[in-house]
Amino acid sequence: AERLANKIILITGASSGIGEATAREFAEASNGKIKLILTARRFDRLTSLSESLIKQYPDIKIHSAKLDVTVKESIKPFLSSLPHEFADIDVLINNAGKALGKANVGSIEDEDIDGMFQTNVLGLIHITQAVLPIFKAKDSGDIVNIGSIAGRDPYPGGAIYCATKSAVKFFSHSLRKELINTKIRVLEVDPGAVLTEFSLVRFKGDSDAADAVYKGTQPLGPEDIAESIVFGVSRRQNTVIAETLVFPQHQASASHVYKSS
Ligand code: NDP
Ligand code: 8X3
Repeated sequence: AERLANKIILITGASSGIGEATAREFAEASNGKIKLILTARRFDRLTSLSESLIKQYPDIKIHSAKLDVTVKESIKPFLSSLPHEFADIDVLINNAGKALGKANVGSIEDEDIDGMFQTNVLGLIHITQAVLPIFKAKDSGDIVNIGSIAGRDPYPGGAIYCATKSAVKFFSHSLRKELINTKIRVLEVDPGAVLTEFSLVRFKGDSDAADAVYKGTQPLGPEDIAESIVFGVSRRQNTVIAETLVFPQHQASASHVYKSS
């Protein structure tokens, strides 16, 4: 808890799933001695998350803001309009992301291609570019990028999503090399199957299709990934948990999944 005390943590995509669980895990691990900047497009969700955290941890400081990572022009104004006590960010959690559809190349909707690249790749890059000067000015800070098993093990029907997540991987690797002479850490966390709104978003609200992904398996919960993220951030300064691949018990690659029924 001491290592996290009073840190300012910016989370993208905090309205659901892994991002929301990460906000909760940081609050718990620091016993509320932390400052969270919660961002996503669905502001009402951030408000309820913030209220529930404040109820549990009266000392916690939370700033919620509507931020669509695909709107590049909004990122710098968002950062420069942060209340003074939240401005000096210590940790950036690049979590906002999605898969859209499972079509094969040739039949992929243009808007799905754009949506995945704009969110998972360009959004992540633009936020990182905008936050990095804050970290460089004090020669410290953590950038946690949420990749995926899909960025290591591509599968049919996932060409675009897998390409976006491998882009996250190589962006993270390059950045870690560029920052070699600084105390800024770059951490990549690559989840396997996690039960969140991910599949509901991928299948555009078709809950039968989403449920079928996990049928006969026991996926991770978002809190399992949140624990890995908070573990990495709370290591000693000289320790970089560079890459973490987290599967549920029944999974060994993107496609090698044991289903009991
Ligand atoms: P969810 O759909 O539950 O959460 C996704 C989050 O991203 C939401 O908070 C959503 O908020 C936010 N988001 C989506 N688009 C934007 C945008 N344009 N601007 C800002 N925020 C946005 O899914 P997960 O929690 O599972 O996904 C989190 C990350 O984990 C993603 O990067 C995903 O690729 C990755 N991942 C997930 C796995 C899984 O099996 N679930 C496995 C491997 C990786 P809002 O809609 O309110 O903007
Ligand atoms: C989400 C996991 O394997 O469905 O990143 O792409 S997978």
